[in-house]
Amino acid sequence: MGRRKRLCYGKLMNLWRDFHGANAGYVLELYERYRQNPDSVDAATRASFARWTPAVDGAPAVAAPAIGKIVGAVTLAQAIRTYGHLAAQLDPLGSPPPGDPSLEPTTHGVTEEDLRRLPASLIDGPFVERVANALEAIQALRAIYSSTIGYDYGHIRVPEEREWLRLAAESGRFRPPRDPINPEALLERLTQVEAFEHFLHRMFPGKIRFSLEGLDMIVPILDEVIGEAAEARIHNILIGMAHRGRLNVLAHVLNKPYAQILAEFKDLTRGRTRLDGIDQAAGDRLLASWTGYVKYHMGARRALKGGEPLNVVVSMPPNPSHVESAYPVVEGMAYAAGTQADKPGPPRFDPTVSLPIVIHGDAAFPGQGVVAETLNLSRLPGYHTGGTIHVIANNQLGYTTNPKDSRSTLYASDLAMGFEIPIVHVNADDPEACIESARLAFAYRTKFQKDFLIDLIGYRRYGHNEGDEPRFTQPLMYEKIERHLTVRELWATTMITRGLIDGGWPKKLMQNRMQALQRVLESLHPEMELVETQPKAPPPGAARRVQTAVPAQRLRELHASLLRSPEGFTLHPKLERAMQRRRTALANLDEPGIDWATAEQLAFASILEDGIAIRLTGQDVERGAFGQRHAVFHDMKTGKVFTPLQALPQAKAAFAVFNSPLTENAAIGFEYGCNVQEPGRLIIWEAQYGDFVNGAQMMIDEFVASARAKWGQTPSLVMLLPHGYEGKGPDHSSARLERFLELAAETNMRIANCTTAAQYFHLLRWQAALLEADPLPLVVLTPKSLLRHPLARSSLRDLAEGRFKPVIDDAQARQRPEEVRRLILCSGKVHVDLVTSGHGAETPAIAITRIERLYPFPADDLRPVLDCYPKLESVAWVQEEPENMGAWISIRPHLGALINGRWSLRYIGRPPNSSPTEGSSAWHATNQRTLVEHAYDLNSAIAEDVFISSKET
Ligand SMILES: Cc1ncc(C[n+]2csc(CCOP(=O)(O)OP(=O)(O)O)c2C)c(N)n1
Repeated sequence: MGRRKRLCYGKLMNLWRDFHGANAGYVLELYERYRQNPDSVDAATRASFARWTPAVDGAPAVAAPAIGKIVGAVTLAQAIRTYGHLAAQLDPLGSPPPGDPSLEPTTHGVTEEDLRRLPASLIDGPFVERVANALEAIQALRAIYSSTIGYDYGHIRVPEEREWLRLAAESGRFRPPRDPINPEALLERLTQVEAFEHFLHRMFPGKIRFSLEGLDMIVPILDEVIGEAAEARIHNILIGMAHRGRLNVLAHVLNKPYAQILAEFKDLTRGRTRLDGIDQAAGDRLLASWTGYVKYHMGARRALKGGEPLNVVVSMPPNPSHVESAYPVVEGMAYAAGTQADKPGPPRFDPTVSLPIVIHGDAAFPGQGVVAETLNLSRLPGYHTGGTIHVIANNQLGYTTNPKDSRSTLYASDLAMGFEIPIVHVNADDPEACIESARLAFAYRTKFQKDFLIDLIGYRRYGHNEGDEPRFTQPLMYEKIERHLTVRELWATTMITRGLIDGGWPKKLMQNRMQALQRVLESLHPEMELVETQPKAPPPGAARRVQTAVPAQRLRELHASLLRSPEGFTLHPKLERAMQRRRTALANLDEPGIDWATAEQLAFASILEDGIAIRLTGQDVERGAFGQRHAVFHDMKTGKVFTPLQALPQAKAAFAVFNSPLTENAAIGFEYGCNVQEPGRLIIWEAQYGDFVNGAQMMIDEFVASARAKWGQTPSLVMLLPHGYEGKGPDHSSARLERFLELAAETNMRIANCTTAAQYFHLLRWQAALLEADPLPLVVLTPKSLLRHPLARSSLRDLAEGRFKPVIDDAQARQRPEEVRRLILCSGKVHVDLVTSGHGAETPAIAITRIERLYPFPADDLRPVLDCYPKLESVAWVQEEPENMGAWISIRPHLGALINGRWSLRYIGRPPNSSPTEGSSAWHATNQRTLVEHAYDLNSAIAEDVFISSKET
């Protein structure tokens, strides 16, 4: 055994003698790790082991007792840094912290006396110079980690970040008095916040406002973050929050005038009712569709103007009652605000331009899945916003539910740990600690461009809303709350104790604020103060006037550019062959060589050439779920990627394409946010299969469909939803068209189910052209088998000369209109099933017309079709979906009105069912065949108990 080895062995033996039980094992392991690789233990432990003078052979092991104490001191310090928050005084209502045995010296085999004898330098840290020994160092650590702030960052896996957070906490560089605050200004601010709630409580007793009281420090925290952001020249600050304290934040952070808020509380009618508008001309349709919304969910925007800093816009978008649903929307807004898309190529995101701040509820944060979904977006390309500052408005209750019944974790914030987000838990009654948290959050975000979370722990002074009695369910808690001083009162007392103000001043301030509010109320003109943001009606005929055709020469040039790849780029051989085939797709003006994906590429390319940026996201959209798109090529030899639409020489705006995570709800929320923030960009979300959109039903109901009527927003999000019955079973067949049609009213969206590549081309271009003039969300049921079907292909002339046709009549039947007895109306892929069935030639009495736009219902385009067949006897609606699904239920009254009793109207399709379709492909094929046969059977009088139902209405 060499000398070095023996020395180590001697050390280990000494260590072993000095420790007992589990500790001994731990220290031995630690020491062994240090011996193998000194860098594998943290700096403080390394320093301790390095300082220890080992016993040499034959000499007494003098250092042996010391090393045990040294290691004990070091591991105690480590435990305080990691678990100190478990002993922090975080609850303003005084509930005891859970604590942890690792925070006790005895757990580490040391006593206070031992610690006093050890040097302070053992416990590494910026405070060490100010303390005399290890005991004082440990006390200093406790004062930092177990005070009214609990720093919770042990889960961060990046050592540099952990070290930065440790130094930030231990140096106190963000904490008053080292980083001072203005105590008078803080008192005034807290007085404003509290007076606002008192005044509303007094003047509008029982009216719902979701008081902030108990978490008043949210406003100064926002002040601090916004102030820092403005100094850092962040232009756009987006705040997302639910109901709690929203009015207070709107008043004091967004500067929504008191007069407007008070006028909303008075809730005077606006002079006319909703029903007044209903019979008016189409141009007045917006009035009829306007419902407005409750005051505590409305949004606002504020520009900080004058002097320095300039051009900061703080916005709070409206949110629905569905808690947390605004979170992904705010992220999308922040992303879009920070993205430059007016240059060709990929868009450029600058994290220093925008800042999302999201305020969550303590029950909602762990409970709502959309939170986890959105957190998962936070570091992904195409979604990363440069870091969000989260605040959990933790009032320790969710409506009437206690934390033990609403989450499986200790803290409300624990979900964020999995996303490696640093957390501070902070007592909402300690203003200085709250301000420090805000500063730390902003500084971390600036440094690392990642999320930070403040778990602001307070209480709720009243019930869930002001009409609720909280003592029914939390009698003991509310006994405490009743006696508990407000944070304003506590801060005023601190200032008086510090000799900063005299005793009468806080009361005077409060009186002043209450009087100011009283004056506003008395001088109110509610008719003038009620400001509503109804969108303007689109210019009449805007949608009809749009030209979507693109000259053939221009399309050929775009096509040629799209087929170019960088020198030496090696495509997959199959793709190489597909590209070769594509080369000839536009060769002939009239040959239908353009498939769905080519039409889409040409639409995108021409839109980019028109100067409109495009963002396309969804699961696997880069390749396309059906292998049809290939928006991004991968070099077979180098793995490098190439995106033709980003290299398009003709482009004047950016093209973005991102595979999204396996998420629907947050993903659509995010795209919705991008869309409303930057309405001039074409934002497209594609579902992998159309039915998966139901994972985002909340976003569809609350934002896409109704935001216009509720909040005056004018979204124009495009959703591509693969749809069609192809024997794949109950899932993967239906995009749940019926749900969109049910939500469609008063021209709130466009819904199309088109059957040719050219129709899709014109539809995309139409949407892009209307982004400014007549924005509406667009739902497109896209095909699967039709992606490559010859009948869905179009010719160059179709793109170069045509336009989107809401209705496509039967061209052959038009040649012989007198022969037609039955007019079949249908939409989407079933048209191809009908016309390829072979029955057509035998049944010249049948004409088949496609309705390509289902909403707004194209009555004006369909009327001439119905009128052109002089011997018509019946009209049949044919669909693949069961009777209670698909378009039938919504379209039936429109068809009835057009037919007006002239002919019978027959339904041919599957009978009502709870599941969209059959589970077996053979069964599907049989039903599909039967369906087609019945459609062509002029004499069919089908009983209702067969698989396909055909009945007259
Ligand atoms: C998705 C959804 N589910 C249920 C509700 C009904 N609801 C409104 S607030 C609330 C409790 C929220 O608790 P918390 O997140 O702690 O916020 P707080 O109201 O306490 O501020 C509930 C259950 C809702 N608004 N949204």
